Amino acid sequence: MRTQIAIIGAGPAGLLLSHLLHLEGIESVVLEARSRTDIESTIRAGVLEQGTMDILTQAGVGERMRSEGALHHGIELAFDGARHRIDLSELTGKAITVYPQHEVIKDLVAARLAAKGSVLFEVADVELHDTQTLRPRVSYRHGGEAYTLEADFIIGCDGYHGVARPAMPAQELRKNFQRIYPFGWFGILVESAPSSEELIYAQHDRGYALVSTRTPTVQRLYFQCDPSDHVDNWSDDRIWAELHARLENHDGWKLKEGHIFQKNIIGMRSFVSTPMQAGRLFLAGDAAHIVPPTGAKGLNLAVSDVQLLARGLEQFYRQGSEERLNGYSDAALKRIWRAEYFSWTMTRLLHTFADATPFEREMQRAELANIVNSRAMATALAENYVGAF
Ligand code: FAS
Ligand code: PHB
Repeated sequence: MRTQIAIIGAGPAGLLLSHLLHLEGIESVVLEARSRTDIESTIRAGVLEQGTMDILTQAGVGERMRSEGALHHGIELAFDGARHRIDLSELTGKAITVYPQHEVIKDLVAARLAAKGSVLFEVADVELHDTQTLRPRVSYRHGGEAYTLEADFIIGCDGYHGVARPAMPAQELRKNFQRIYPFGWFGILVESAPSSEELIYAQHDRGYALVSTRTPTVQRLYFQCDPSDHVDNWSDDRIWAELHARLENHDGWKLKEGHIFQKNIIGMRSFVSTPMQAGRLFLAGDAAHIVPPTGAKGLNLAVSDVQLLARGLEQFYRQGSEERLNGYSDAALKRIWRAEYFSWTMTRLLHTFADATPFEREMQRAELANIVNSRAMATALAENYVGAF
């Protein structure tokens, strides 16, 4: 088989890239290890920045997001028993949409298949070859048969555990940056009405908690936990007791309980691998970088990476110029490092670190108090949160 662009991975990065290329008349084939059902039901991110909302709308795949997503104009910071609203729209003129990542995946898969796009599910043994030549190839197995796909470019959108980053040449010369956090997030999905109109990020001596949502009848809640913990150690009663303790307040607000129908624990790391390109092999999204979800940046960074890549590939095929492609990694990293900084800052600010000194804990409280009492500091947080950069 031959195509112009071989894309490894049908997550937000791979599917959106394939769709954006299609809109420019550029052909691609997406190779995905998991089933369509699996990728459309994996619960992950929940917050779309204004920029992501605009890209999906302009690409013609934002209709359900606009009708079913929840537009939020603010978030709340909770600490020392009080909740403080950060008015995102008043401070930045932008908003966010809470629309689950797996719904974005459904919208993108539907668009690709409606356009007769080539998305192969349940492929196995993907291997990259000759990526530093003008005729890179991908070998893989599908339906029990072995195939080779020739392409002009290979784009690794296969996430942190994919095969593309390890296939980058000169591994010993790569610069990787990483911080692994001493905690994880325990996430639950609950059948209940929302407890709050906006997201609540809570800092508490017992640990961080986050009140988010999925739909008017399904809520998404998280609390900081030991990354080596196991969901079986947490009964529903224990989960509710912990969440109520961390969300304690003096204004009478109370978290709504309900039937917990999903529990999972995710680890926390900050990670960047550079450069994001070598020869005809490019990386986008989690394949190149990871952020702790405290800043709600992961999905949004994947979208901004592939928007840059699509523009570079369009220039290559339309004008025969590789100028934008040659500058992809540097251009993407500018936004990536700013998002890494914000995600690290929000994580450092809101989580409880077992080795923190009493002074460091007071500094956390003082920084939070500063943010909610200083328009300048609240604006800085709001600009980073909505992605005003
Ligand atoms: P993805 O990981 O989404 O997609 C990669 C795709 O490649 C997957 O479908 C995978 O099956 C496929 N793949 C992997 N190896 C392959 C191979 N060898 N061959 C073919 N296909 C292969 N971000 C937030 O902003 N908020 C959150 O709350 C949040 N929660 C998360 C929870 C979890 C458990 C995880 C893992 C991530 C979470 N993230 C969150 C981050 C997440 O949203 C990512 O940033 C986003 O999925 C990045 O999209 P992609 O780069 O497309 O990578
Ligand atoms: C979510 O709804 O999954 C979510 C929202 C905001 C975050 C992280 C996760 O910062």
